[in-house]
Amino acid sequence: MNQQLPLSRSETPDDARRLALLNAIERKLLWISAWMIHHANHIRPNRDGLKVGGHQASCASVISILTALYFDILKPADRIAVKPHAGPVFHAMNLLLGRQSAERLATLRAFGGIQPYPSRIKDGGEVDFSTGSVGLGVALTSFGSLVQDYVRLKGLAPEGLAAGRHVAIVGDAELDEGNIYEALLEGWKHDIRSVWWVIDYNRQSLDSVVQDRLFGRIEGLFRDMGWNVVTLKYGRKLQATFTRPGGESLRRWIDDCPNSLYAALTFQGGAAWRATLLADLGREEGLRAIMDPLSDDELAALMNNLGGHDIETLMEAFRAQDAAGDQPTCFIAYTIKGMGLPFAGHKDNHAGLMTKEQMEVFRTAMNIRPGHEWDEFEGLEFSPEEMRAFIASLPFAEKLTPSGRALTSPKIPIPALLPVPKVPAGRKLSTQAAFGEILAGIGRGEGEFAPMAERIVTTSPDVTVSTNLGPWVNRRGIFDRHLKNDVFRDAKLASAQRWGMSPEGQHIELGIAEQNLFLILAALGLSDRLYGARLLPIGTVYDPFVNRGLDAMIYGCYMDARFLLVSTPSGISLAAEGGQHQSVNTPLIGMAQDRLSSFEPAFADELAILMRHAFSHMQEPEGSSVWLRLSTRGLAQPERNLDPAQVIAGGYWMVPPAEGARIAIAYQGPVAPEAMAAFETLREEEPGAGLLAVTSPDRLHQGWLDSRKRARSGPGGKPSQIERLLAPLAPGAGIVTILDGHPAALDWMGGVRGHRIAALGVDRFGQGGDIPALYAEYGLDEAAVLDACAELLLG
Ligand SMILES: Cc1ncc(C[n+]2csc(CCOP(=O)(O)OP(=O)(O)O)c2C)c(N)n1
Ligand SMILES: [Mg+2]
Repeated sequence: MNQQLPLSRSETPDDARRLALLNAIERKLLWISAWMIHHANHIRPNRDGLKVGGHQASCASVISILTALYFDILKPADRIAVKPHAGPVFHAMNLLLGRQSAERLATLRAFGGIQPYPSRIKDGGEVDFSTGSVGLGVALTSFGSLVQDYVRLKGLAPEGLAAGRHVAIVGDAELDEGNIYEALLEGWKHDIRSVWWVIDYNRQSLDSVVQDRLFGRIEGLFRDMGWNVVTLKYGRKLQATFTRPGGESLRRWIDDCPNSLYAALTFQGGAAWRATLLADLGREEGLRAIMDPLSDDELAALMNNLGGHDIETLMEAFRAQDAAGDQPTCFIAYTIKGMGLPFAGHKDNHAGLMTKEQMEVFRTAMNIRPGHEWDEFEGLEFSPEEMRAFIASLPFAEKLTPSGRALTSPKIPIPALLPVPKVPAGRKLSTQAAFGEILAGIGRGEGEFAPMAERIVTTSPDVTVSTNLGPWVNRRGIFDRHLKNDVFRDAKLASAQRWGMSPEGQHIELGIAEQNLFLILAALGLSDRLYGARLLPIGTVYDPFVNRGLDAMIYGCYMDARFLLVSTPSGISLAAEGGQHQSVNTPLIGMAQDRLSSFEPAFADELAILMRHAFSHMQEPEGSSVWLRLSTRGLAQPERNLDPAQVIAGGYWMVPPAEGARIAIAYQGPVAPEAMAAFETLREEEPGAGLLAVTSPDRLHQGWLDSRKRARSGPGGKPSQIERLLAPLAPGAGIVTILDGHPAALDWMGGVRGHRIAALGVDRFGQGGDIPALYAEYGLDEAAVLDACAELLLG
């Protein structure tokens, strides 16, 4: 595939024809992307009067870059993130590649239709990485490259599947996002390779024209991180002009021209260019000879001939880099936002839409007959057959698999039971410690645990040891592309951690940046579909710092990446270690986040059930990622046989209430002992009271929402877990809810059957201390539970 030689400057007739075909593709992409947006805004009926929106200028800016990539250089195994606002161009390309229908294109931004920004789950398998929250898709390509190396070095990838490059087409304002730099640094540490970031340097963001000389800084940053930087500033016409007398002063003028002036002149067009250049350079020798023969339009075309709009310049640069090796490379391609459209260069063009009148002028220029707007090859100098044949001959047109670019990987068998840690009588165990033990047990890789042990990959942002991944890591080693010995171990210095690194290792150690954790979890969690090798990724992080990576976590869920998130320690129960390390809002995040089932077990037996559930649920087509919120507070462990289904459904009666009971206590997580102690006292007065163990407010609440939805669509649906659990309580009974987190996570229970709720929890944070002091202060101790019971019982 793709064995073209670098384009030579002396073109053969074949080269000229190829170029003309590519120019025809550029024209089509410009037309179709603009038409998709126009159609959505001006032609499709609008029922609510709200703006539909779209970004014709952002699309136009990147047409040549995408054409050079998809229609010349990219191969089917490459994995690509297209800048969000070029979504319509992406779909138009797929129309030309025969992978998208015109009918679908007409649904842009409609209900059930093509999404505004490329979306894996909504737009289908041609989208490798969703984009939308700027910066995240870009960074994800780096982690994708690392994950691809991980599975290939271990021999997990399907035989014969070629390795792909990872390519991001980046809006220049995306480089303002800090997560880009976090990813660059992490990528450097892991020595990533074959990553290309192609920056659409139109020097415009949403609000404004970007600062001059900014790219000098950014270029330096890339180089410092070990990247190659290729700047594509001028197209071929300008480069040829610079070699003529006076050309050098023209180049200097352009180099010195502020971004905003260049943009304004581009918008104004040829006459304005001429007046300005004459005023500034009219006396320079040779300049008149360059400009005078050109019409205004020709002069404008010359001045707009930037590298990012010159397909030959782009192809030459991409091919040269392709041949040069696998060093990560940043291409800075100078472009004009809105190139070829009436608002080209205007600083306010980000969300600008062509008017109906402008669109008619554009239609005429593009040679499109009314009624043929969606025809793939309408209005071109080549016949549809020629265009199709050319496109079919391109590397990217080859199919990665018979069914397309989305791969699959068989399920990994999970044993029916995970080992529950044994705790000697009188000893306590925290869920965090139990997690470390269970994982280390799996890590022995014995018997039926071998297949899953091979596919688990753990990762953590510098909290590997403090989240209890240490024993697992000691068993399975740290992943690195290169073999690196553990210096402390070699020198026989005592340490509990054995940290040798090699391609066999199964833990990816990250720096502290939490967004990187969630990005790599997203890449690991898509490994079956992107690299044909299913993994069981586990990421550990301190619970409060889920917030620090939240947008990246939401992003991973939005792509339906499958991972197990273990956040620990959590709440205020980390006690003296608290202060800013306390977490309050995370149970609510767990409830609100789609495609993520979240749980907070209190005991090791519950945890073992939930970890097993997670490994299996992550692999189900209708499953999701799973989040376990754990604690460092040791609890005495009950001896019992639990019903896994109830633990997974979100809760069970630790002590069932009598029929018609007036009161119950519902607890979640490490406050179990306080709830239990209060319950014993309560039972002396209220022998029928119940004690409810909540393992997941998220699952209980979701189950309830689902059952109400079912009920609305007709009778006969099964009641949800929480409806069943609360059924024995008397109408109007009271329930005291308690958790080490925001009380809103459980107080909705009052709505299920109209029970009265006294909700205990934490609504303020930031105070360290020991558990007795903190639980007393925040109202989580036995006395607080009993007070709440009394309040409910006394009305
Ligand atoms: C995280 C995030 N913040 C803000 C936005 C809103 N937004 C969308 S596009 C944009 C500017 C994009 O500029 P650039 O990346 O240069 O794209 P282009 O010029 O190619 O349109 C902004 C601020 C967003 N999509 N994501
Ligand atoms: Mg921009």
